[in-house]
Amino acid sequence: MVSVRVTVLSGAGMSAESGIETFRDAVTGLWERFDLDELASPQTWRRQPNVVWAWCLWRYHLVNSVEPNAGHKAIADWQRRADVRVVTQNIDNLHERAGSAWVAHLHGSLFEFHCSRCGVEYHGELADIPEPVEAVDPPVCACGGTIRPGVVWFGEAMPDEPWQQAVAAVALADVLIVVGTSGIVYPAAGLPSAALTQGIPVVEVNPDVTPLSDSATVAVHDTAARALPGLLERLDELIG
Ligand code: BV8
Ligand code: ZN
Repeated sequence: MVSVRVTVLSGAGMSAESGIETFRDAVTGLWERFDLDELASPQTWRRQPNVVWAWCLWRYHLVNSVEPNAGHKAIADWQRRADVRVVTQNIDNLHERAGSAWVAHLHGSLFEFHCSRCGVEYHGELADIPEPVEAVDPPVCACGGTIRPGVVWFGEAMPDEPWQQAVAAVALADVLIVVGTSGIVYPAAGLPSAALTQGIPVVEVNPDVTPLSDSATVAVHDTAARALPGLLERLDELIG
């Protein structure tokens, strides 16, 4: 029995009900004087590495302190009845912690670190910051370079392998489920229209209206944790 091929494209809204603020809301408190693209940029890293490091370290500890939500768990559970691939813009590890085996991180991960000069991976100590702090000096590599988070900053090319995996996962999908993304950041935001162009139905799950809502095959205006459990069973009725 050939199982249905479901590809999920997720964004920050996927993790909102786990207690991780979405991006539009994430730059609060200490970092609110920055806008997102500025804070997540090579330029700010060069100018103020200790501020960017503190922001990433805070989110690292925050993600470690929360749990996957019913949405993450539903997607992982679908693997028992379908061929599921997860393409995420999120740098948290909640899909994997929920049990999703196939996850492509387009924008990197908060759980990988490497030297910004020689590129060697870093598996050393990370400062424990229970509360957000303005600035923390990043570790220094043996080569003298600064250790940076393994995330993709604006203006930086995305790692090619997850991007190629994402394009392939969309092309072979019987349905693309787009969860919790505002569809603003490219090239990730181009994947749903690529699916529609290939005649692949797109189901959007988002409490708000996004640039995708009108062209999506179905727009489910609800949250990830509420809409995803049971969505697989409803797919036939939803997309006919
Ligand atoms: C690149 C890691 C080129 C960092 C991130 C084409 C057109 C225009 C601009 C560009 C273009 N191509 C490239 C660009 C530039 C840029 C870009 O897209 N800019 C935007 C702002 C216009 N793109 C890039 O720079 C990319 N790189 O193109 O390189 C290149 C090529 C060769 C050589 C050199 C360079 C790289 C982009 C990656 C940036 N890094 N993150 C870090 O975190 O520190 S992006 C980051 O922001 C996230 O990963 C994510 O992608 C994005 C946030 O968007 P969302 O996830 O959608 O979250 P958001 O908060 O916006 O929305 C949440 C949604 O959830 C909302 O709709 C809400 O209603 C919904 N929601 C809320 N609660 C729930 C919910 N849904 C369900 N359930 C709920 N409970
Ligand atoms: Zn180095």
